[in-house]
Amino acid sequence: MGEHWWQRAVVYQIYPKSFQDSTGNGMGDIPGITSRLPYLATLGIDVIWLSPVYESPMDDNGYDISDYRAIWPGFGTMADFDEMLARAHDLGIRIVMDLVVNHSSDEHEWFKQARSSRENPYRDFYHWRDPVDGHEPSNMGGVFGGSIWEWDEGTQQYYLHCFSRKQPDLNWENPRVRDEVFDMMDWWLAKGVDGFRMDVIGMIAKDTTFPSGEPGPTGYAPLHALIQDERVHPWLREMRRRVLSKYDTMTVGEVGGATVETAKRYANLDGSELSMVFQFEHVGLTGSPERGKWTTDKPRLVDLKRVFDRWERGLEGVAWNSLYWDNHDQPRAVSRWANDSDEWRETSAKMLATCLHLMKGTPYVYQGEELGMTNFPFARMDQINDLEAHDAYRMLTQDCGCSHDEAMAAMREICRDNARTPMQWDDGDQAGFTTGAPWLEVNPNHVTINAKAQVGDPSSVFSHYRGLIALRKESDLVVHGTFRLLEPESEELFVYERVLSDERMLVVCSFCDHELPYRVPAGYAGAEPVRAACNYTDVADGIVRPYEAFALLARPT
Ligand code: TEU
Repeated sequence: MGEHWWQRAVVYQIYPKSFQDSTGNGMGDIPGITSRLPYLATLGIDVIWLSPVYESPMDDNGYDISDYRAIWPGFGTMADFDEMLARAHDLGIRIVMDLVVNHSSDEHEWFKQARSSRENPYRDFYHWRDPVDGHEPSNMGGVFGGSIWEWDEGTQQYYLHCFSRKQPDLNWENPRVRDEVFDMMDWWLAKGVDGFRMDVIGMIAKDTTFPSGEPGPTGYAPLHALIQDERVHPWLREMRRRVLSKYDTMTVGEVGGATVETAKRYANLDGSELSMVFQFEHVGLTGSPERGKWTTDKPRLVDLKRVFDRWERGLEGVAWNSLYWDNHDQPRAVSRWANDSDEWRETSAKMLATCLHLMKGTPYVYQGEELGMTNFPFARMDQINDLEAHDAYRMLTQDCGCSHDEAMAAMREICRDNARTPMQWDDGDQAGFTTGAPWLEVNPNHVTINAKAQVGDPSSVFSHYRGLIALRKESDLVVHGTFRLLEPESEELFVYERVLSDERMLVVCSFCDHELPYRVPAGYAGAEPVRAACNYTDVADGIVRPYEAFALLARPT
């Protein structure tokens, strides 16, 4: 099997609403992205994953699509899109679109037709059920809180929505839905886009008997028993056969419940389904049955290592991994996994980069991560836009007995808007993101954390990312070497080894703010430091310093 281009690639995720505004209306847009392509070329990334830019009522910032073949006017026009794609390709950057087809918007023409009457030919594009004893047909709760069922007065039935009520679930059992989705994908690929990130693709197959379950503290049963992800595979194979096989694409499936075993099917290197999956195990290490993810708990390093180790070894030679610390649904990497204090932010952000980028798989950089952007000091709910957070605030304060302060502490730790504050381009007013009033507040720390200060500075977090991205391009060991976890029981050090024929690399990352004694394993004595991986100017003997990262390369003598 030869190398696929996406195995050596680094992906950069853009959340368009927060990246760069070109009009002064306070929201990012496509011409804004085009103007920043040279910045991304300097960073050296290969692929942009573009969060949705399609026509949308913006209930969930574009993850609720009302026309899959049109651009939301707030982001620009189709001509702007074509221009961005052409300029990106000129710079050797590919663009992967977000494909959100578990659900559409309730304002999509298909849904408008579907809800117009029970006899409408689009009715079966969605899931409709009669009431049971005058209630919802089942007691499951959705991802954003409340029931998964919404009553439609006009046609006297409920429709299914696993996310907000403005995101009705498409019925993939209906072959006409698949025809429409595949035609639409073909249309974008023929236009020249380079692939798709597939939103919650593991959720498209449901148990259509719609069972009930044991209710939790909110009164609703958890959603997972509804999902039948083993039934997704035939549809993905159909998608491969009918659409993807005609193009050279990168495809990444967002599969929240993926296990190493199921990922071997989704992301098999035989190319039968997708290029890789985005799994959630390492981002789901905290939380509680009562409060879901809304706690202030920090993940334990031993648990984190166990998860990465299992995925790295489990997929070896069979399927391909994606590697990420954060995205638009997660808090900021340096705040979540390391230390965002003034003292350790830069050092620990670089350490996280080394730790992730030298593992096996395709690394993802979420906008601003390459600057060490941090969580936001939210104090009030009116500073938060995300619908998920507002549902959670109600749940925490009404169902779980939390005080306002406790709920806000959870928001500061884990809410999605931490990652959605505007990109910090410079230290000026609104961080160079907009000349108007930004849709979400700019983090006050943009005066110190910003691209302008970092791009030309060889000691910056940005330059560290740039170095690691360049290293992957030239190193077969980084791309193809096998992974072995060392020191699995250490609560402070993440140590691993990569091996490719007679070359070996040791990667040592400290997740703590004090010095530790550490001796490199025999075999690495006299090995050469990998400069791009190191966040201190030298490699010390016998100790690891706070949040230090280094790598050593041992070649046969
Ligand atoms: O997210 C899928 C998903 O399961 C999220 O609900 C995620 O677990 C949650 O945000 C963490 O609390 C995708 C998109 O990435 C997300 O932005 C959308 O809101 C969601 O699908 C619906 O399209």
